[in-house]
Formats: sequence, C-alpha cells, structure tokens
Amino acid sequence: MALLFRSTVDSAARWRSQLTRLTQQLDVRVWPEIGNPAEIDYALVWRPEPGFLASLPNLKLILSLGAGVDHLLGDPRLPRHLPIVRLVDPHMTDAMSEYVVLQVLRLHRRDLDYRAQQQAASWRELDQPNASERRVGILGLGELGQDAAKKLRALGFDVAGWSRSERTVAGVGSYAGAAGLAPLLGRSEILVCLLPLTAETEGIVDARTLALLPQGAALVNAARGAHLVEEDLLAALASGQISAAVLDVFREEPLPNGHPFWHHPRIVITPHVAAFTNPSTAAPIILDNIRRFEQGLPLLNRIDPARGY
Ligand code: NDP
Ligand code: OXD
Repeated sequence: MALLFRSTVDSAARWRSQLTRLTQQLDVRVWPEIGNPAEIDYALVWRPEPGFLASLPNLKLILSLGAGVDHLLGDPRLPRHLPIVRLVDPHMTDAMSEYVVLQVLRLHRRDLDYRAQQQAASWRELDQPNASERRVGILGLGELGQDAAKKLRALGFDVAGWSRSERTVAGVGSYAGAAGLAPLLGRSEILVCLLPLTAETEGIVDARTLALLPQGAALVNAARGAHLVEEDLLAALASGQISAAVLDVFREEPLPNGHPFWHHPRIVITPHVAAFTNPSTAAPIILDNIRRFEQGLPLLNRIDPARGY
C-alpha cells in the first residue's frame, strides 16, 4: 500500500518521519518522487495542483492535510467519486481557539488603541466595558467555532454563533440559516469568521454584512481569504463602520507586497498561522482513517463534496 504526501508547506521530512515511525505497512512517497502513479492508494495532500489527483489511476481515498477542503474541491478534475476526509485534530482546534481568544481579547482590551498611544507617548485611560457586556458573534459553529465559542464564554463574553442548522452550545446563542444571519450580525461587536469556504460562503463578509454590524465593530477572519471582500473592508474602515480587523487569511497568499492591508493602522496581519497542522498529533489521526478504510469501517470526518464541507 502506498501513501503519497504532497503539500505546498515545507513539512515533508517531518511528515515522512512521523508516518513511517507509526506504521510499517505503508510505503510513504513524497512528491515529486512518487514512483509509478498507478501504485498510489492514498493521497495526503494540501493544495495539490489541479488535475494531479486525477492523474493517480488507482487512488482510493483522499485525505486533506487541513481542516478546510476548498483547496481540493476547487479542482475541476477532482475524482469526486472517491471518499474525501478532512483533518480534525483536537490540538489544532485548541490552537485555533488560542488564536481567536488572543485576537478577541486584543480587540476587547483596545490593544490597537494603546499601541497607537504608545507610539505617541500618550498616557490616557480608555473606556473599557466588561467582557459580559461585549457581544461576540461567530460565523460557523462547527468543530472550531464551537470550541472558540465555549472558551470565549468561559472568559465571560456574551457569545452567539451562526450555522446552517441550529447548534446547541451551553451558554452560547444560536442563529441558523439565511434568516439567522442579520440578527447575528446586528448583535456582534466583534465578528469572528470560522466558516468553510463554499459557493454559499464566498464573499460573505462584504459591504452589506459589515453594514449590519453595530457601528465600530471589529472583524477577525481566521477562515479563508475569499470570505472577505477586501475593498469593502477598506471602505468600512475608512467610514468608521468597522474599527479594526485581524486577518490570518487572504485572497492571495502570501499577501502581495504593496497590498493596502500591510500598512493599515487598524489591520493586524498574521500569515495563515491560526492553527497549524502538526504532524505529531495529526499523523495518528490520518493513519486511523486509513486503517478504517482498509477494514471497511465508517471514515471519520468525511466531507460531502456537494455541500462543499
Ligand atoms: P466544520 O465543518 O466543523 O464547521 C463549519 C461550520 O460552518 C458549521 O457550523 C456549518 O454549519 C457552518 N456553515 C457552513 N456553511 C454554512 C452556510 N452556508 N451558512 C451558515 N453556516 C454554514 O469546519 P471547522 O470548524 O473544522 O473549520 C472551519 C474552517 O476553518 C475550515 O473550513 C477552514 O477553512 C478554516 N481553517 C483555518 C485555519 C487557519 O489556520 N486559518 C486552520 C483550520 C481551519 P452546520 O453546523 O449547520 O453544518
Ligand atoms: C486548514 C488550514 O484548513 O490550515 O487546516 O487553513
């Protein structure tokens, strides 16, 4: 049995050593040295080139190296008849919640204002609401959104989330479907995007969405760059409708030189690092799914290509 590894992230050596340490039954092949493509049974991939998976004639299972699968479903030649599983790693979920909590606290505690004051050597106390008075809204109440919601709730924030179907998370408000979006936005002083990128969610954070937030609201986007209409954010920041944004993901990555986000005083940028895929914890999860496949057991975290996540 051969497992092909291909990623745009420079992590092949660590993955090879983790995978081979955990199993002797798999012949791990790292792209581009894949040998005979007809021998590949499983593909563990991040952003493979479009058409690449279709070039493996005996592929049985596609495993995403990330939680998101938009990097696969955007391939017009993707072998959609094959099962596709995504990565759900509790350590990655913790990492995303760390990121969300860090950024929500940064916005709540007016860190950007205090940094600007420090630049101006200005000593001035700013108004500070309690966490219980700060309403946080999360777009996407899945694996990541639910965990972030619980951790923000534990810090005392007034949290609600939005999903396709109604979700129950203790102490967290739940809004669902198209009808639930405007009410969720209307109450969100800090909006966090943790949606998958699908045909329905692309461009969801646009001028209309931003206008429905309370004036002076802030945005955290840790999902995908294409959720955000970048010009609309810049316009909303210029008008004061939005007071600040923290962005981990961008339409073009790396964010190009000269992009207006780079030097915007009210935008914080991180380079798509909110939640890393860590081979030491992710490899056993991936191998467990391959074992399940071999034994004919139900796969974990299988995605629905028609739904897009
Ligand atoms: P899940 O599939 O577990 O959750 C997705 C959530 O979004 C669900 O609550 C789902 O609703 C909701 N949703 C999907 N489509 C819609 C829609 N049209 N309207 C309303 N709600 C919708 O995904 P995860 O939480 O595991 O991951 C979310 C995304 O985070 C990933 O797809 C990826 O893009 C991004 N990510 C970013 C990382 C980074 O480092 N920046 C790292 C990891 C992930 P329902 O519950 O009803 O199904
Ligand atoms: C993911 C990511 O989807 O890191 O896992 O963006």
